[in-house]
Parts: sequence; C-alpha cells; structure tokens
Amino acid sequence: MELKLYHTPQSRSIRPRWLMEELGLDYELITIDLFEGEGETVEYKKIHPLGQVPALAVNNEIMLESGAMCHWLADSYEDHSLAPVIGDPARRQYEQWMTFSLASLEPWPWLVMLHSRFLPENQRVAEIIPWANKRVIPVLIALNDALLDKDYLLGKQFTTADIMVGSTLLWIPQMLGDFPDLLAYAQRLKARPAYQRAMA
Ligand SMILES: N[C@@H](CCC(=O)N[C@@H](CS)C(=O)NCC(=O)O)C(=O)O
Repeated sequence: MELKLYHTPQSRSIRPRWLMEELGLDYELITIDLFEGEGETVEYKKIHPLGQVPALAVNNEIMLESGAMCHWLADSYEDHSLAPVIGDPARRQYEQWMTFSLASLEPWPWLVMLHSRFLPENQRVAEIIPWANKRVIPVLIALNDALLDKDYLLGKQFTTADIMVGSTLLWIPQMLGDFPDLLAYAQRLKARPAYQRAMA
C-alpha cells in the first residue's frame, strides 16, 4: 500500500505521522507550508478541499480527517496492538478516548490558540480565552483521573487513543501544571522514539 502524507510540522498531521512511525510504515511526506499560504493554492485544494492538513493519499486515493486516518491505520496494519479489535471489551474504552480527544478535549485548547496566536489580532476575542481555559479544566480532571496508576489510557498498553489524546495535550503543556499524572503521561509520550521521529 502506498502512503503519502500531506503534513505541516506542529499541526494535527502529527497524529497520523506519529502512528505511522509507531507502526514502522513506509510513507512519503509532503510538507505544506500553511503559514506561507500553500494550503490555499488551487492545486492543494484539489487534495484537501478545505486547504487543511493532514491529507493522506492511500494508493493515490485521498483520505481526510486525522481521527479517521488514525482509526483506519491502527485497524489495518500489523498485529492490532495499537487498537483493540472489535469484540475485545477494551475496544469500548478505546473508542471512548478516540472520540473524546476530538469532541471533548480539542475544542478548548484550539479556541485558546486561535484567539491568542493564530487569528489576525483584529479578529481575536479576548473574553474567549478565560472561558475556554475554564471549560478545559473538567476535561483535564477526567483525563488525570483516568490515568491514575496507569501508564496509558488503556493501562499498560500504548494505543492509538494515546496518540489522539496525547497529541492535543502536548499543545498545552502550560495547562498541565496542576495535573501531575497528566504531566507524567505527557513526558512518557514525548519520550517515545516514534513521537520524536514524527516531530523531527
Ligand atoms: N478536523 C480536521 C482539522 C484539520 C485542521 O484544522 N488542520 C489545521 C492545521 S492543525 C489546518 O490545516 N488549518 C488551516 C486552515 O484551516 O485553513 C482534522 O483533524 O484533520
């Protein structure tokens, strides 16, 4: 299977890249410089109609959405150690954290980043930042509680759910100070060789 990842460093495309590194897959990396407007070109919009990264070409067929890519890659390759198979009771927790990462965690740090760094200054709404910072606290408490006495979300076994949750937690190290188990988890994730290769 031929895999080609359209990627911008320090973006959501780290998710499928990290997973492909964990799986030891061969893939071609095509860097899109979003800050130089490469996402907005007519040519790139034929790859990703929203002009975003990641996009993944699988045998030249394009797939969008980092979460979908991670789901598909983890279920399709190797020995399934990065995703419990359907039918394994652990799959329920796995699905929960896969969806939690995008639906319950990502919106709050993303709002903070948009309104403090990414939007042009005249489009930022300062009041959103304290509100989003407040909304993320119960989310971080839930994750911290889930990780008590555990190395990873599903226990001893690192899975793709850790990539989905961890990649977003690693956007916000400054918010993790009150959550020692989350901090330790973030350190464990950053120490993984596949993460370091994906960030290189
Ligand atoms: N839900 C999409 C979101 C993709 C996304 O927003 N990517 C950002 C980079 S992290 C992007 O390309 N932003 C440029 C834009 O929206 O114009 C996914 O997870 O793949």
